[in-house]
Amino acid sequence: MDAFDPRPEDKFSFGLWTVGNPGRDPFGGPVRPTQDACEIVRGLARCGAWGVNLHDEDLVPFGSSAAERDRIVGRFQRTLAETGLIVPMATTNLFSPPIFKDGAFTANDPRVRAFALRKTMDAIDLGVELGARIYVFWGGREGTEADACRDPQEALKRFREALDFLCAYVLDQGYDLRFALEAKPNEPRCDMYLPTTGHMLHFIETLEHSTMVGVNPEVAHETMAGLSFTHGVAQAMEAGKLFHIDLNGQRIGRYDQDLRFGSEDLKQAFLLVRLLEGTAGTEAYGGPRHFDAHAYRSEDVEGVWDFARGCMRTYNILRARARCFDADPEVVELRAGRSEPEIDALLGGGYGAEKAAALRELECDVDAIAARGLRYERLDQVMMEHLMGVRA
Ligand code: GLT
Ligand code: MN
Ligand code: MN
Repeated sequence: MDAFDPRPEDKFSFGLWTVGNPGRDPFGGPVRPTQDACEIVRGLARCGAWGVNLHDEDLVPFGSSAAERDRIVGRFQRTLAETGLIVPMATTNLFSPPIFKDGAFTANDPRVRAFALRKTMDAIDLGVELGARIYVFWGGREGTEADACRDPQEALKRFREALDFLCAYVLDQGYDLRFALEAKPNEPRCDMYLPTTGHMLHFIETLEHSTMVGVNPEVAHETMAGLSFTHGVAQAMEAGKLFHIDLNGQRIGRYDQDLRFGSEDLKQAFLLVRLLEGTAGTEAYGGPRHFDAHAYRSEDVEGVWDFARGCMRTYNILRARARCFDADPEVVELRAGRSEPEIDALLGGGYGAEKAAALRELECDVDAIAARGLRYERLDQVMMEHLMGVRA
């Protein structure tokens, strides 16, 4: 046990599908036994996690009878009570059952769309019964290969209709639940609708109950699109829409790798943790730190727990490094903005005719300003030295 081992107040959570991943990939079958959901909860509790998340089918197999469902849920709830773990988030599997091969909420067949709504209402009931306060929507099959099969505008309308319906369902039931939309650019579909967090943020504003809907950005998904994950998360935070987050590791230009947090993209992971923790003086993110990742296919079950501990320890180590970095007097000096209250007053607070005139009068030595070095090389090197552990 050391200062970086996870504690409940760190709010670390894992999906049943993450540590329960048996190592299947498109080229080979499972390499590890399927672990029972209650065993996974016990394992997570031993590792120091705080929460466990699930799809409906991770716990209750597709097609179970009502009696079977209640028996499974009862046993799971007893294990939660025994271990003290909670279920912060739940979601629906709208991608594995073959009926969703053309999408779920955006499918062309209205019976598929109806079935998707019905399945999601049942899964919402299950999530709420287990105590979930966040409900994730990842549109795994909402996309195309043959794009002529539907007008993409129609797909957006259908997706909106489904979310409006489900928000109203939650309100009608009196549930205390918020939705978090998760974007992904491709995989398993060639092109998925609403491919990035930015697309999602705009789409949310077009919903009937937009205040109860936010985003669940995933490191791997934004990185696959070649984008800065930290910038996407910052936009969500600034909009008050970061309801949940999927942490993992990923390299640009690859398939969705879902690797151990920080294992491939340490500088980005550092910047992300710094942002989430608000060590630079901004408001911290208060929600779950969820790892949507899985262990290498080389691992047995013991290796899966090494993986889980690794995700959480890396997060905590990066938080400690970020605090040191932002408290470093050299960093404070290098980051100090040049405040000029008179100019700031002109720039803030909106347009005014007098301000416009004053801006035109402002003395601006363009050559002198352009000639000034900004010392970002030094700032970045100091950051790297903190990250590499040679500056305390
Ligand atoms: C699936 C996907 C993830 C989503 C999960 C929630 S399922 O593992 O790859 O990114 O977050 O549906
Ligand atoms: Mn995810
Ligand atoms: Mn992923």
